[in-house]
Amino acid sequence: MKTALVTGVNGQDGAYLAELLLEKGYMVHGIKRRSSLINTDRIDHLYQDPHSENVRFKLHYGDMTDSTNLIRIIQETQPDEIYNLAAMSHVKVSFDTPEYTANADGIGTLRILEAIRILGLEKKTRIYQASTSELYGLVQAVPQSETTPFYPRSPYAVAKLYGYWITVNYREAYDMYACNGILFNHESPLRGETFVTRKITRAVAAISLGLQEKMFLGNLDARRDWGHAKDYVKAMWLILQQDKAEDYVIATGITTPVRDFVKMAFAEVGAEIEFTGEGVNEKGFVKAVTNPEFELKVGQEVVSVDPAYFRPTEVELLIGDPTKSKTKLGWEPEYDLPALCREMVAADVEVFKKDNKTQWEHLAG
Ligand code: NDP
Ligand code: GDR
Repeated sequence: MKTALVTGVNGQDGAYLAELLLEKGYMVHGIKRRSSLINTDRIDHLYQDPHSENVRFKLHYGDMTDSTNLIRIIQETQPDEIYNLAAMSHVKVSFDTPEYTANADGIGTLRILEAIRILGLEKKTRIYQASTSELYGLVQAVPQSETTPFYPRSPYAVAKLYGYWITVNYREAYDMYACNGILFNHESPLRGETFVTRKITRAVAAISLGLQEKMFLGNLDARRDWGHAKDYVKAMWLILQQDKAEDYVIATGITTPVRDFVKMAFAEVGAEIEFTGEGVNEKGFVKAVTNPEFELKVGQEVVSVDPAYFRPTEVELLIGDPTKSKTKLGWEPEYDLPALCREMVAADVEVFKKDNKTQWEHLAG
C-alpha cells in the first residue's frame, strides 16, 4: 500500500485529492493546522475512527511555518508521495498579510524539501508542489505554457514563485522527484466562499431565494481559465506517477470574463442579466425572468462594483495551454465551465434552502 501525505488536506483541493487517493487504495495522512473551531467540513465524509482497525485516513496537527513539526510528521509517516497544497491561497488577502504569505507559501515549500533531505528520503519520497497560473501575472504571452516567462503581481504570486524555483532547484541539485503543477483556477462547490466564482454562486443562490438583495464585486473585466477541482486533482496524481519528474500546466485552454460567469450563474436560476455603465459605475440588472419559482424581479439591481475588491496590481488575463499535460500525462478534464457553474449554483441553492444565515459576506475577497 502506498502512503501519501497531503498538506492543506481540509482545503478544497485537499478534500478532493484525499478522496481520490483513498479510492486508489493509498494510506492517506493529512496535515491540518489548529483552529479554534473544528473546520473539517470538506473531509467529514472521509472520516475514519482512529480506534478502528485498518484506518487509511489519518489527520495530524501541523503548520507550514513549523519545521520541527513537518520533519516529525514526515519521519513518522515515511510517505511515498507528498502533495504540498497548504497555503495562504487568497491573492487579495496576500496584500494584507505579505510576510505571513511569504513564510507559509514560499519558505513552507523549502521546509518540506529540506525535511526530505534531513531524513534521507530523497530516493523514496516524490513531491508535488501546488504552483499556480498567478506566476504568469502581467501578460507576457498567451496562451500560457510551461515555457512562458513569469511576472508575478501579488505577494502571493511572489511567494509561490519562490516555491516553484526551490522545487526545481532541489530536483536538479539533489536528484529528487519534485514537480510543479502550474494549475490554473479550479473551482467546485467546495471552493472557499471568498473566491470569485463561489462568491457569485452563493450570492446568486441567496438573491434568488430572497435572502440577499445584491452582490458587490471588484474587477468584472478580469478573465480566468476556470476548471473543476475534481479534474485537477487527477492531474496532481498523474504528475507524480511518471518516469521522470517534470513541471506541467493544467488548464482548460478557455478563458471567460468574471462578468460572463455572473450571467451564467444567474441563468441557472432562470434570470437574464444585463450590465450597464463602466468601471466603478457598472451595474448588473435583471433583464428577464424565465423561472418564476425564484424571487427575482425584472429591473432588480443584483450586481454593483465595490472598488474595495480591486487589487493593487491585477492579473487581467489567464488562458492556459494544456498541450503537454494532455499528451504526456493523458490528462483530460471531464467538466466544462457551464457544467461546473451548474453544479456550484445548484449546491449553493441547496445550502441556502437548508440554512439561511448570512455570514460576513463583505469581509474579504
Ligand atoms: P484552500 O485555500 O481551499 O486550502 C488551503 C489549505 O491550506 C487549507 O487547508 C488551509 O487550512 C491550509 N493552510 C493555510 N495556511 C496553512 C499553514 N500555515 N499551515 C498549514 N496549513 C495551512 O486552497 P485550494 O485547495 O484551492 O488550493 C490548494 C493549493 O493549490 C494552494 O497552495 C493554492 O495556493 C494552490 N492553487 C490553487 C488553485 C485554485 O484555483 N484553487 C490554482 C493554483 C494553485 P485552513 O482551512 O485552516 O485555512
Ligand atoms: P484568483 O481567484 O485571484 O485568480 O486566485 P479569485 O477568484 O479570488 O479572483 C479571480 C478574479 O476575479 C476578480 N474579482 C474578484 N475576486 C474576488 N475574490 N472577489 C471579488 O469580489 C471579485 N471581483 C472580481 C479578481 O480581481 C480576479 O481577477 C485563485 C486562488 O485560488 C489562488 O490560490 C490560485 O493560485 C489562483 O486562483 C490560480
